Amino acid sequence: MASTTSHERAVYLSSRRDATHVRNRSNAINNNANGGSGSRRRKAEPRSNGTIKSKSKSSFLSKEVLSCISVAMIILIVLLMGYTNLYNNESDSQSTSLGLYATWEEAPSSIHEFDHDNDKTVCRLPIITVEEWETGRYWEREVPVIVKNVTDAWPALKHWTKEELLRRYPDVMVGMGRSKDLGQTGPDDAGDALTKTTIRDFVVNHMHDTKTEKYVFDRKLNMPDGLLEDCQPYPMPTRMFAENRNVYKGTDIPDRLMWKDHLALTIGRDLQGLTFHKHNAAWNTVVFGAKRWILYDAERITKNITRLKRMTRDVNNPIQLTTPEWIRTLYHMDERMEEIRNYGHDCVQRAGEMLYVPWGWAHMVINIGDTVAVVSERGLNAMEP
Ligand SMILES: O=C(O)CCC(=O)C(=O)O
Repeated sequence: MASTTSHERAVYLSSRRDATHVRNRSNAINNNANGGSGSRRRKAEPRSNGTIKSKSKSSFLSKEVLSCISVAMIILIVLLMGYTNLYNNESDSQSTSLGLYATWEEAPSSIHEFDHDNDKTVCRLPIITVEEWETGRYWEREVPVIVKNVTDAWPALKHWTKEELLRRYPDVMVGMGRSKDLGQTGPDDAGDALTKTTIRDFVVNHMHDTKTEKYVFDRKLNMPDGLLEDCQPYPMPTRMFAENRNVYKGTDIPDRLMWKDHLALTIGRDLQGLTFHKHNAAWNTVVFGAKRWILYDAERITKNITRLKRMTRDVNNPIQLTTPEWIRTLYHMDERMEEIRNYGHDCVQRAGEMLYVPWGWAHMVINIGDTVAVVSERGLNAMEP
């Protein structure tokens, strides 16, 4: 190049500048076409920049996913809470449930079949006032009577509606059994025939179960306070004993003749009721519902057990009938009706009335509708708390 002219040098330099320019341009085009992967681009746009860009995009996405998950979880929690509430409400309403019918009165009642409206040809019982009962000291007599208006002042009228009884006394223990078994053993010795449960369980789960026929009639289970106070004033002589337990002290009245402050509760649906049995003198006061009674004179049967059997059973088929079955099939046969009309009573006891059964009288009962009653018997202690 030492021998080249200045013109030639100028041309040479100019052509090198052009070549570099073309190379740079084509590099730039290549870089663009390769998405910026060229070495120059790498230098100009460090990867760290790209990384930051893609990181912020993915963190945006994960925020979206996170918020979706949170919303889903909130919905799930709300749904779970709703279900739990529903479940709680359901079990609440189950535990406060009134069973099949909201009131005693709404339950089925066989009035048409079993309430004869105390037809005078069959119901010959004297119906007396509380004053007459007390001044006449009927509990010392041998005649059955019905006493009116016994429960007029009893708080039980308010406290023992179905709703209130279940609200106030759901956990009070009662003994339940089949009416037939209770009649068979007699209500005072029915121990083994009874299952202990609570008032609520009986009323809600058993009372209207037609398959099991359960009836609450447990004379030996004393009524706890509260229930007992709901029945005041008791009729005499129970009242006399309750007010002054020493009333019999120093007298030679035997224990079996005392009316102690022992009351028992009985609850049963339509058509339940004890089959024929007899015991010491007793009173039975209906608070709700009604009872049809067949009473058979003690004198007529005390020395004639065969007559009692013939009257109360079918001798050719000595299976124990329920009380409605007895009325339907046996009552009008073999002179039973005549016998009862001459030596017994066939009466309907209504709410508020007390029926007094003297010692030794055989009797059976049919509840007409849901029936709640209180019973007491002479000489019977409060056996269990
Ligand atoms: O109510 C009943 O089913 C039976 C009543 C009874 O036998 C009684 O009180 O002595």
